Amino acid sequence: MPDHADPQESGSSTAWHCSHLYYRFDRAWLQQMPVEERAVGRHQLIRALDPTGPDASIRMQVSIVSGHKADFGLMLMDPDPLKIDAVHQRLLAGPFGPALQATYSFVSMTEVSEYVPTVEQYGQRLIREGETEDSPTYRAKLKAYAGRLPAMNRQRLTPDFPDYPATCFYPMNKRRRVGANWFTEPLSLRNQMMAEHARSGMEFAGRVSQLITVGVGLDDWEWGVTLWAIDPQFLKDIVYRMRFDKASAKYAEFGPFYTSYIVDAPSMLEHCRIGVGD
Ligand code: 76R
Repeated sequence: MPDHADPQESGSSTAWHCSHLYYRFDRAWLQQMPVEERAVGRHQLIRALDPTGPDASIRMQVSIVSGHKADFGLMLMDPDPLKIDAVHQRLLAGPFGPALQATYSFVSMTEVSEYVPTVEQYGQRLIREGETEDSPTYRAKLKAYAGRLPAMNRQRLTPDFPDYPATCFYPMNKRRRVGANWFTEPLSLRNQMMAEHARSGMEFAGRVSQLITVGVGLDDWEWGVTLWAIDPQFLKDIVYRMRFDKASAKYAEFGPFYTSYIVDAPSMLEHCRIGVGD
């Protein structure tokens, strides 16, 4: 297999586009708006961000951002990138448009990473870890993996969002420095490091769910990391834990972190006190 081969390449045609978008309200502008126009603006924003609305992208998540990087964030996914962008444009075209400052965005796509083992590679790994090819446990493990792989790959390409309240997004790169160049390391070594990485991630099963989307060729960073957690402390715990994986400790570089809490658009407006008291 060539070093850059993608064993899951066949699945890539069903990948979705993904945008993480962050906005801040311009309160000075909002305060100058007539009360009735503000009410129309609220209504239009709620409609534009209604995941069941006719123009909604196939996945749509609104969240309240902690800290002053933004007031709220959107995570939008769809097979059609312009359907995603149209949500953004509808927000800007509405009465609240001039009062919305876009503070950050990241454009990416889903993929099945080349480090997700095929059934065959998984079998080889089991043997490396001490299993024998004709043992019942080997066969049972391989069968279980073959059984869950299609659903796992479907979740990577066309994800459902988990029902967790806290989320964190950050972009990242793999380093290309003399002495620490991820992209000149042999595939076998990268595979080994990513297997270590996946193992430490799996320790958080049931507490953290992750989605890696690719920004290579699309935006300023190579990957977008979206984490969801049942409690924000697990966001801190998992990122700290992963700092010690060689794939992160030696090769990872990170962009800004956005921590946020998932709500619907009316609750977000209420939390941000937009139109409260009108
Ligand atoms: O998709 C999978 O679950 C298979 C195994 C896996 C891959 C291929 C995996 C598992 N990751 C993969 C790829 Mn990951 N991941 C990150 C970060 O903060 C840091 O140090 C790094 C940011 C976190 C927190 C995280 C979590 N992962 C990747 C890639 C793409 C590399 C490429 O293709 O070249 C990046 C950039 C990346 C970064 N990862 C997991 C997790 C968790 C929690 C898991 C376990 C998933 C599970 O239990 O299903």
